Amino acid sequence: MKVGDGGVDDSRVDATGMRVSIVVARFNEIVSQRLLSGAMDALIRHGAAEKDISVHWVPGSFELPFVAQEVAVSGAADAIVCLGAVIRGETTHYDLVADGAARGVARVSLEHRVPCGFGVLTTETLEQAMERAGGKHGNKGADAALAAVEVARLARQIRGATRGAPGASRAASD
Ligand code: INI
Repeated sequence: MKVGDGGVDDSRVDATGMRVSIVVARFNEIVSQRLLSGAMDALIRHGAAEKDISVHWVPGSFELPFVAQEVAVSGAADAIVCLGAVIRGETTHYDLVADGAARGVARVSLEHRVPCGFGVLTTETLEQAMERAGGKHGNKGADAALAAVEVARLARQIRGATRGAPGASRAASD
């Protein structure tokens, strides 16, 4: 078992047969491109088929939740991975974008019951972002992808295990 800094337990992740949609923000593209590469590599290393991975580029991190929502509603993905880099500049725009992305992605995940990995970096500098996009602090795109797949697998187990259980049948007939 290998548990990385991000809490992802490599041995738990089996992406075989999983349909994964990656939504990635173009803003700070030099960083998000690396997050995307990390996510793709991790998914394929854990058994996902390239044909089952789709990639949707959006202008910035603020647009991630909307497109994640469209993917969730379409039913096309077992897991969604949101990637971006919000780097603090001179303005408060940073806080609005980071907050909007985080709350929006969490909301999509809960309302549509599709696990969404949150691989949006929020850093003070470009250098700090690069360190987390394949640098000395790992690749948070890979971590987000594996987290989403781990939770998607767990959700399948829970839904399978509770089907036919007393609470589940009552809920179904309510
Ligand atoms: N989008 C990012 O992904 N990262 C940033 O650092 C950023 N900053 O700093 O402004 C950013 N802004 C754009 C935003 O996500 C939207 O695309 C824009 O506001 C249009 O809706």
